[in-house]
Amino acid sequence: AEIAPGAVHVPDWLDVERQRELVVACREWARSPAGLRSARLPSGGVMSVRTVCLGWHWYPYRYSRTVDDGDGSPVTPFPDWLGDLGRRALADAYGRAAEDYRPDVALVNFYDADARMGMHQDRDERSREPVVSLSLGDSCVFRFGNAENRNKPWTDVELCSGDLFVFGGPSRLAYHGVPKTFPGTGPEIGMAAGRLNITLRVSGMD
Ligand code: MD3
Ligand code: FE
Repeated sequence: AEIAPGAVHVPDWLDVERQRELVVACREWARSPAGLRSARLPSGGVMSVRTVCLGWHWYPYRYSRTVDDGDGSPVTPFPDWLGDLGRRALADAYGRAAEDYRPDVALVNFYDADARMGMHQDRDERSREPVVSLSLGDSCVFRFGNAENRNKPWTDVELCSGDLFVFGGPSRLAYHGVPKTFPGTGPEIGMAAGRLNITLRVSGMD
C-alpha cells in the first residue's frame, strides 16, 4: 500500500524462516565489538532504543567508520547479502529494477517494552536514496508525518513482524517515529521479547 508518494508498505514481506535468520544475524551483530548501545543526544538525553550499526557508525548527528562516541571499535562490516535483500525489497515495493541501489549502512534498532522513538527526520545521510525498513518481533505503531514539521498531519500504521516499508522520493525527508510497541505480540522467531527494526540506507560517505 502506498501511504504517501514514495512511502510503500508491504505487509508480511518476509516469511517466518527468513525472519528467524535475520534474528540470528542481529544477535551476532549485537555481540560484535561495536554492538548494541543507546545513543546519547547532544541535549543530554539518552535514546531508549538500543542500536547496532553496520557499515558506518551513526551517532547524533553524523556517520563515522569507528565508534567515535564509545570505545573507538571498528564498525561491523555491512554484508553483501544484506545489500541483495535491500535491492529485492526496493524492487518489490516499487515494482521496478533496483540493481543500482547500493545501501552501505544498516541501523538495527532494538525496542524493549518501554522504548519509543520520537518524531524526527533522517537527514544525516549525504544521499537521498530510499531507506528500506524491516520489522521483526512485537508489533508497533509507526507514525508517518509530513516533511515540514514534527506535528500533524500524520498517519499511524501498525507495523508487524515481517513487514517491509520503503521510504523514497518526497517521503525520504518526512518526520516519523514509533510512539508505542505492543509487548507480547511477536511470532515465535527466536526473540524472547521486544521489537527489532533494520533500516538499510545509502550513506553517501566515501
Ligand atoms: C521515513 N526507525 O532508525 S523505521 C530510524 O522502527 C527509525 O526503528 C524506526 O526511524 C524504527 O531512523 C522507524 C521506518 C523508517 C525508517 C527510516 C525513514 C521510516 C523512515 C527515513 C525516512 C522516512
Ligand atoms: Fe528514522
